[in-house]
Amino acid sequence: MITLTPKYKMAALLRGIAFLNLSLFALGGEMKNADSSKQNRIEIKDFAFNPKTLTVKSGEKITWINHDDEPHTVVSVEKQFKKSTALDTDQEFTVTAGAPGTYTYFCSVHPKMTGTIVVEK
Ligand SMILES: [Cu+2]
Repeated sequence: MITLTPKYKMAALLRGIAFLNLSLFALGGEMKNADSSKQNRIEIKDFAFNPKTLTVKSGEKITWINHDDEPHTVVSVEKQFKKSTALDTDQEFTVTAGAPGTYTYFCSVHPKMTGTIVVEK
């Protein structure tokens, strides 16, 4: 039986991560070809984000569009992604989903407006 020292464990872990990244990259390429029309859109209308919760895969783009006459913003509660400028009517804001997790955001002009992005692997 072989006992792994921390150094070997780290090397094994890094190899595992490198392998995983390659796998995800290959998978992402296939999915892009198969489903390039997929769009993650969040409409802002009547002082609400719709859908209020959106589930996406890491690496996908998410676009908000403001359909109100009022300006709105998109700001991550924990500064997990860049915040938008004040969006005018029909103006869009796009971010790319990063690491898997749950991201909550709000409108800094109307803090009661909140939404959630769930990013999956
Ligand atoms: Cu707002």
